[in-house]
Amino acid sequence: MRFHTTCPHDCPSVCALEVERVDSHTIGKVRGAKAQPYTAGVICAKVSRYAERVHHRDRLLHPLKRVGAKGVGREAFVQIDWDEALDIVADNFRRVANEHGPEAVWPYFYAGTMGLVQRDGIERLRHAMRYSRQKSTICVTLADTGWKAGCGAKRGVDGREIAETDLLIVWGGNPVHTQVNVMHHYAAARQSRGAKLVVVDPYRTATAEKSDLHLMLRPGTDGALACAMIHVMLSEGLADRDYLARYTDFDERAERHFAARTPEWASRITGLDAREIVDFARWYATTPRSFIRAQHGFSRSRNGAVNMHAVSCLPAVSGAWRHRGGGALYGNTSLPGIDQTTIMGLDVMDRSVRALDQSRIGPVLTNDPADIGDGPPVHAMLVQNTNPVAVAPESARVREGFLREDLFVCVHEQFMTETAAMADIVLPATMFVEHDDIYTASGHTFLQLGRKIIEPPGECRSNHRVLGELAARLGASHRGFAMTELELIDDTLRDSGHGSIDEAFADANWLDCARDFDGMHFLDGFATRDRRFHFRPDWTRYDDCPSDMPLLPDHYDVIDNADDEHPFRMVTAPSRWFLNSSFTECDTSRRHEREPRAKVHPDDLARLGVADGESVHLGNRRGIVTIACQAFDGVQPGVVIVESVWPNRDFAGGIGINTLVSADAAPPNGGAVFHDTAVWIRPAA
Ligand SMILES: Nc1nc2c(c(=O)[nH]1)N[C@H]1C(S)=C(S)[C@@H](COP(=O)(O)OP(=O)(O)OC[C@H]3O[C@@H](n4cnc5c(=O)[nH]c(N)nc54)[C@H](O)[C@@H]3O)O[C@H]1N2
Ligand SMILES: Nc1nc2c(c(=O)[nH]1)N[C@H]1C(S)=C(S)[C@@H](COP(=O)(O)OP(=O)(O)OC[C@H]3O[C@@H](n4cnc5c(=O)[nH]c(N)nc54)[C@H](O)[C@@H]3O)O[C@H]1N2
Ligand code: SF4
Ligand SMILES: [Mo]
Repeated sequence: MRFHTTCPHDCPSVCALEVERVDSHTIGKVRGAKAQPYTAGVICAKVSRYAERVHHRDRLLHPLKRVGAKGVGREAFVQIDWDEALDIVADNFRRVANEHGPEAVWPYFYAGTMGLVQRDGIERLRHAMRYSRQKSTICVTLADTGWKAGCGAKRGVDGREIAETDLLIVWGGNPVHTQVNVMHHYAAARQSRGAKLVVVDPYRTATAEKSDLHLMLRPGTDGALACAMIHVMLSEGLADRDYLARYTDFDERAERHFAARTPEWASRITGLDAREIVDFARWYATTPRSFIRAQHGFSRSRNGAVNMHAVSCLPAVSGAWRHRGGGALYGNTSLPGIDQTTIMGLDVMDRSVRALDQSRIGPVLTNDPADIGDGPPVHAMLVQNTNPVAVAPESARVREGFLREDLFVCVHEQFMTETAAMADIVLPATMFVEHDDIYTASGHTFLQLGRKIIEPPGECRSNHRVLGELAARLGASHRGFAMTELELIDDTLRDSGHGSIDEAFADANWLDCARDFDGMHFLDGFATRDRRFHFRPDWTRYDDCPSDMPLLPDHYDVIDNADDEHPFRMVTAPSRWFLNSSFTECDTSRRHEREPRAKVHPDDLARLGVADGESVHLGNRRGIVTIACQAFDGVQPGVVIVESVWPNRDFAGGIGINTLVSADAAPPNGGAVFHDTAVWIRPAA
C-alpha cells in the first residue's frame, strides 16, 4: 500500500511524498508524489532512502535516565519507564520554578519537524506556564526582516513560474543541495525556452556548476552588488520608471543615492570585476522574465537583512514584477494564513515574560549578563526538534552551558544526538510517518497533510503527546492539551478559514493557497501600509535597531572583515547529504560526505605551505578547529568554505566548526551569522 504524506524536514521544498507501507511497523520505498504541481515527484536522495532513518539501529526506543557523566553517550544512561521519566521532568520543572521563578525554565525547540502541531506545540506549554520565551533567530529571521522591509510580507512569485522564466538568478542559495525542486522547474524552462541560470555565491557550488554565469563575490557584499546593478539600470535608461512611480516609494533622494553606488565602488567591495557587474545588470534589466530566487545563505551575515532588502529592490527597478516568469521569491510561508492560536497557546501568552535568543544559547547558558541581566539563570530545559550542541553558534560555550551541574535538561529526540547526550532525561520521539501533522512551505504555495502511516517503534511518543502528559503533571491548562493531533489540525484549519480537514483535503493531500497573478506579483499592491514597495525601510520599528542602519540599500559594513590576524572569511554552507545535523547518523549520508573539509584556494594553500588533503587549524578568538583542507579554485583567495553541519565528535578533540561562529545578534532584529566569520589558517603539523 502507498500513502500520501509530506516531508517534515526543515527545507523550503516541503515535498509531497508517497510512502510505501510494508506492514503496520515498516515502511518501504519513499517517492515523490507526481501529482503535486510544485514538487511534482522530485525529492532529494536523502529522503528517498528514508527507511534507513526510520528503521535505524540507533533509534531511541525507550525513556532513559542519565547515571553517568554528561556528554558521554548511550552508555551513561539506563532505561526507565515513561511515568517515571515524565515525573522526574515535572518534579524538576516545579522545583526550579519554585526556587528561581518560572522564567528559570526555558523550553527550547526548532524545526527538526516542520509540522505545525509537533513543532510549535511546545509554545503552548511555555505560555501556559509562563516559562521564558524563545526568540527564534537561528534561521529565517535575518532574511525575513530584510524581505519584509521592502515587500511587507513573506510571499512572492509562485515557484512554478520558474518554469516560465528566461533568466533564473539563484541568489545566495545552493538548490542542488538545499531545495532540489528549483532545479527541476529551471530544467523545464531551459528546455522549453532556452532559459539561462545565474548564480550569485561566494563559491562554485553544485548549482553554480550548472550555471551560465557565476558571480563569485566575497561573502557579505551582496548589498554592494545590488546597488551597483541599480546604478547601471538607472544611469543607462534601463529602469522601469513607470513602475517605480506607480508601485514604489522611489524618489529624488534614492536617485542621488544610487548615482554614487558605481560598479567600480562595488568592485572594490565584492571583489568582482566592474565589467562583470555592468554586463550582468544590463542582461538582468533587458530580460523582462527574470526571476530572482533569493535564498537564505546571503542573509547569514551581520548585514544580512540589509543585503536581502537590497536584492529585493532589483525587480522593482527593472519592473520584472509585471511579467509572468519575472519578479522574485524568497518565501511563500504566509500564503495559507494559518491561525496558530490554539496550537501555540497564543491566547495565554504574556509578553512581559522575558524572551531569550535561541541563537545565543551559549551565552545564555553560561549566564552572560547581556542575556540574563537581572533575571534568573536558566536552570531547566525541555528540548524538542533541535540539536543545539552541534548547530548553534559558539559551540564551546553551548557545551560549557550544558555541562553545568545546576542545569536540568530533558531532550526529546529520535537519536542520541550530542544534545541528548547532555540530558538528564532522554525521551524517544516518533518520526513523521508515525504521527499526524500539517505543513506550510516556504518554497511553494501548498498547505499539506501528513497522516500517521505506521506504528512507532519501541515506546516512542509524539511531541504532542509528551507535552500533554507534562501539562497534566504541571497543571498547565489549555484546551489544546485535551485535543488529539487530528482535532488540533481540524480546529486550526477551521480557524484559518480552510474548513475542516476533510473539506480542505477533499481532492488531494495538498491545498493550493496561491493568489491570482496580480496577487502573487504584488500588482494589486505590496503588503506595506501604503501598498508600495519600500526602498526606504523602517528599520527603527525593531527595538534593537542601531542608529547607523543605512536609510537606503547599501553596503552596510558591519561584517567580520578579514584583518592581518584573521586573513580569511569563512562560510559554513549546507552540505548535500546532511540536513543541518540530521542524517549525520545515516551511513549512506556519511559515506557520501566522507569527512569535514575546508575548501581553500590553491594560491592560499601554496602561501601557507600546505598540500591538498593535509590537516590545518582554523582559528579565531573563539577557538581552534582541526580539519582536512581541500585545494579548490572555486572561491576568491581569502575565502574558505566548510560544508556543514558535521557533529563536533567528527572533528579532532570534539571541537566542531560552530566553535568559530559568533553568537552576535545581527541588526536590526537578531539572527545568526553562520557565514560571517573571520579566521586564520595554519598548518596543523
Ligand atoms: N542538503 C541540505 N538541504 C538543506 C539544508 C542542509 O543543511 N542540507 N538545510 C535546510 C535549511 S534549515 C535551510 S534554512 C535551507 C537553507 O538553504 P539556502 O536557502 O540554500 O541557504 P544557505 O543554505 O544558508 O546558503 C546557501 C548558499 O549561500 C551561500 N552564501 C553564503 N554567504 C553568502 C553571501 O554573503 N552572499 C551570497 N550571495 N551567497 C552566500 C553559500 O555559499 C551557500 O552556497 O536549506 C535546507 N535544506
Ligand atoms: N555551521 C552551520 N551551522 C548551522 C547552519 C549552517 O548553515 N552552518 N544552519 C543553521 C540553520 S539554517 C538551522 S535551521 C539550524 C537547524 O538546526 P536544528 O534545528 O538542530 O536541525 P537538525 O540538525 O536537523 O536537528 C533537528 C533534530 O530534531 C530531531 N527531530 C526531528 N523530528 C522530530 C520530532 O518530531 N520530535 C522530536 N522530539 N525531535 C525531532 C531530529 O532527530 C534532529 O536531531 O542549524 C543552523 N546551524
Ligand atoms: S528536498 Fe527537502 S523537502 Fe524534499 S524530500 Fe528532500 S529534505 Fe524533504
Ligand atoms: Mo534553516
